[in-house]
Amino acid sequence: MSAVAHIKEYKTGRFFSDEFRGDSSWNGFEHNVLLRNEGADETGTPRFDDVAMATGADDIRDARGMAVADFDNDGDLDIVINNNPGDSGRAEQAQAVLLRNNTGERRNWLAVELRGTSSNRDAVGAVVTVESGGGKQLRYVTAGSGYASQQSARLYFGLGDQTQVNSLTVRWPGGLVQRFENVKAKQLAQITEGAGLTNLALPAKRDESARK
Ligand SMILES: [Ca+2]
Ligand SMILES: [Ca+2]
Repeated sequence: MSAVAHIKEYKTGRFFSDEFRGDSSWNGFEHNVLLRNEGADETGTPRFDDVAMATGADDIRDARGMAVADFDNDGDLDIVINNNPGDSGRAEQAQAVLLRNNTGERRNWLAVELRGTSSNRDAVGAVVTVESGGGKQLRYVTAGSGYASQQSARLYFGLGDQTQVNSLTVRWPGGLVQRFENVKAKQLAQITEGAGLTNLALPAKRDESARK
């Protein structure tokens, strides 16, 4: 049962009564949350803060799937959320929401795109590890990464102040391991299985330099 479809009963409180709800479950108008990783506290326990309201991500539409990708090709990850009209029958309430990241690209980052040859072409199942002065990070190329959603197959690594990664290792689904050294930040590293690495600017960045 959707609160959106029964807004009158929702506002009076009758929506929550057994008499109205019967055997149905209910949902709707819960605020989305966006958790920021604040790192570990003094005991080593990871801490997260809900920054949804501060960033404008606390939408009350009836969200379902969520996927992360660099939709504007500027080097940081943006978020798309799909919504459910429930039994309201009002499709306009179910438009997708795009949360555009307007800060991430100011720091350093590296995008990695894999093309399988003997492994599957999209390199699903590949693992990429990068090591920089800021530490070690690992990402998987996945398929079916969330409910009703699919993340970008291009992998992104946030590098903070680091201007390069010292090493980048790809473990392909077929078992081949390739290692590259001193890969510059703020680039798209395209890697073909069994071949080399090509450094490219992202399309948005290419357009930017063309305007200068
Ligand atoms: Ca972006
Ligand atoms: Ca951005």
